[in-house]
Formats: sequence, C-alpha cells, structure tokens
Amino acid sequence: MSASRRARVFERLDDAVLIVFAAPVTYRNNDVEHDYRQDSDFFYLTGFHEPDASVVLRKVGGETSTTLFLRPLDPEKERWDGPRLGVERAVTQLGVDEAFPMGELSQQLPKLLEGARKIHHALGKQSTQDTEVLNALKAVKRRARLGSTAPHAIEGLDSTLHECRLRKTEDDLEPMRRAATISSEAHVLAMAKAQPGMFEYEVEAELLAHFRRCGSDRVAYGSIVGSGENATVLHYRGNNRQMQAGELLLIDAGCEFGHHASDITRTFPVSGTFTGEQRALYEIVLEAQKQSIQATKPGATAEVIHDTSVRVITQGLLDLGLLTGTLDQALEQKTYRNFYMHRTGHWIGMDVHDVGDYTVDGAPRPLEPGFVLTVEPGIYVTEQVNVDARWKGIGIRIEDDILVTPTGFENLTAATPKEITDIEAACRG
Ligand SMILES: [Mn+2]
Repeated sequence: MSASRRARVFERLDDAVLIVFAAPVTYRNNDVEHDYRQDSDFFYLTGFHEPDASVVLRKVGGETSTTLFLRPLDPEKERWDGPRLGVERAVTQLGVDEAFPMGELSQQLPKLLEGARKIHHALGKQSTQDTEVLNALKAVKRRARLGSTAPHAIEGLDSTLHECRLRKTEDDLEPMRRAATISSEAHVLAMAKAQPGMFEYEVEAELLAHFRRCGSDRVAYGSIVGSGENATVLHYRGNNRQMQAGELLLIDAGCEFGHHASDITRTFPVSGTFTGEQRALYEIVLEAQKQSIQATKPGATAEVIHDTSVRVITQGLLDLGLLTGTLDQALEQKTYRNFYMHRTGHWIGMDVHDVGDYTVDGAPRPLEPGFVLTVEPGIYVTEQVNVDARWKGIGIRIEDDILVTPTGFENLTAATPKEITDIEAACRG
C-alpha cells in the first residue's frame, strides 16, 4: 500500500528529494507522554508507526529510491516501551530500498541530496527538522564546489505529496468507510441514550465507548457534545452541562480508523421531539445540506457548494422573519452571517482537516473524483442576535462526508439519520 502511494508521489518528483519526518513524541508532564499519533504524511509514505524516524524519497535522472531512517534495536528500552522494528527488518517489512539508524541521518542526507535540483520539505513545521535539512544542504553545497550539483530550492509538500493525499484511492476509502460506519453507529447510539437530566459528558462517553469497542484507535478530533445554547458555540469543548427537556443536542464527533478520519454532525431533540421553532430551523439546514450535497460532482467547486447552502439558509431565515429585506440584499450585505458564519466544508482524509489546496491559480479548485469533503451547513441563534426570544439558543448543524465520484457523489456517512422522522425514531431507540 505504501509502495503504491510512494509510486504516485514519485510521479510528481523531478530531479528532487522529498523528506518527511515522523511525528515527535511530546510530553504532558515529566516523563509522561501525550498519546502518540504518527504524522499523516510520514504514515502515508511508510505505514510505519514508530517515532524518531524519517523517510527520504529521491528521484534523480528518472531513478527512484526510498531511504528510511529509524530507531535501532535497543533491548533495554524495548523492555519498557515495546518492540521496535529495527534497521535490519525495515527493508523487507516496509519495502523501502535502504534503511539506516536515525543517528546517521546527518551523514547520509547530504549524499541523498547530491544531484537533485529541489528539496521538498515542510519548512517551518519543526525547527529541529528544518535544521537537519538545512545542515545537509550546507554540506552538499560545500561538496558542490568539487563538481557535484546541490539543490537550489526548498519547496513544501503541497504540489507533490499533498496532491496525492487529496486524491483518495481504495486504500484510503476502505478505512474511511469503516471510520464512517463506526461514527454513524455511535451517533445513532447517542440519539437513543440522550435524555433530559443527563450530562453532555455521559453522551460523549457513549460515543467514545463505541469507537473503541469497534477498534477505532482514537477520535479524529475533540468531540463536541453541546446542548441548548452550547450548540451555538462552534468549537464548544466543555461537554459538562446537564441537558434539559425541550433542548436540542448538537453532536460533532467522528472516530479515526486505520489513520483515516470521519467527521459527522447531527442535531436532535433531547426529549425526542422537535419543537416548532427547532423544526422550522432544522428543515432549513437540512434542505441546505441536501442541496449542497446534490451540487457535489466533478467540476463543481467548494465555493459553489458553500453558495448553495448560503442561499437556502438565507431564504429560509427571510421566510421565518429572522432576516429582513430581499434575498439579494441579504446575500449582498451578508446579514446571514449573524446566523451562519463558517464555511460549508473542508477536505477530509488521513486528517480531519485534510491537506490539499482549495484554490488553483487563485480560483476555486474544481472537484475531481476521489476528493472527499464534508458538507456541514448550520444555523446558530445566539442570545446576542436581535430576534424574537423563541428562536434564541437554538444551534443546528448537519454534517456528512462526501466522496466525489466520476458521476457525482457518494455520501460515506449516509447511514446516520437526518430526516426529522428518522431522528425522532432513533431518539425513541
Ligand atoms: Mn467538519
């Protein structure tokens, strides 16, 4: 799998060397580490879970090679932290051409850079990594005076590796579908479990338990479980309020499976039945989301998808009297932003906010088969907005993960109920 991924990256290299480092270990306090999660770029190229490693893809004169640097075996440390792959096994197990101990990177990297015109490296991400690359460049430049060629530019990973990650293949879609299924089930479970009087964290616990029970490694991002007015806080993280009868509960939660993310938002009534106001706003968001999903196809842009939602939401708010004036005025003056202030989606893949440029030559990027993006319009009526009190404190978002196919789209998270009758049925359990 990593070999075919590397092959696609090599197609985008031209007399260049691409360097990616494993995610560093970070500490919570003293010797207690934060949970380790491999860097997605590194994992894409290697399928390798260990920290303190680096991979170098070199393509010069049409010849390609992959060199991995990793921790050597260390029986004493392995007794504490578990087995390491080790240099000897790396070549056969990971299918790379060569492997060296990480300690030899500074010696080997200048040799790998020699003859290349360009370095692809995520400059500015980690200063220690930058130093490693710049020192190697300095070393090869010194040698260049003796006749060899040194790279004359450092470029990021956007035009090479990230273009590949943006285009999902079956190797990506299989874990993405699994993540989507697990997350979808968790949302259905949450709808059944949530009751007035429960705390938001009790619902969060149900989500997390289901993720882990299904073999998910971790959440793809911090879960948002926001009841009542908390649903209007876009990045609400407290998850500690007691839910009251008659309120809505907004859950934005998705698990990671096989290093791939899912991202689902659903909003449902804690008591199991929408009130009139909740229903009226919910139907607008649902219609906006459906129309935006329908607009998803090759050649369309994230801009078109966003504008579709904005138009439906603005018209809906005008119809209910939450906005005034004509549709054109409200769109022109952007008054809808008091209720809908975020974008309608983002790329999703190994990372929940995945890599990939959103514009090409300054223009919105046309979608291609294999792109996966979220479609997640919402309406949020905070206490500050000048509307009738009965609308206040209602926050609604509906989010699915949409794969662009040759003929249109496939909704990877379609199994999660979102029609009002289906949601109310799921709330009854
Ligand atoms: Mn999202």
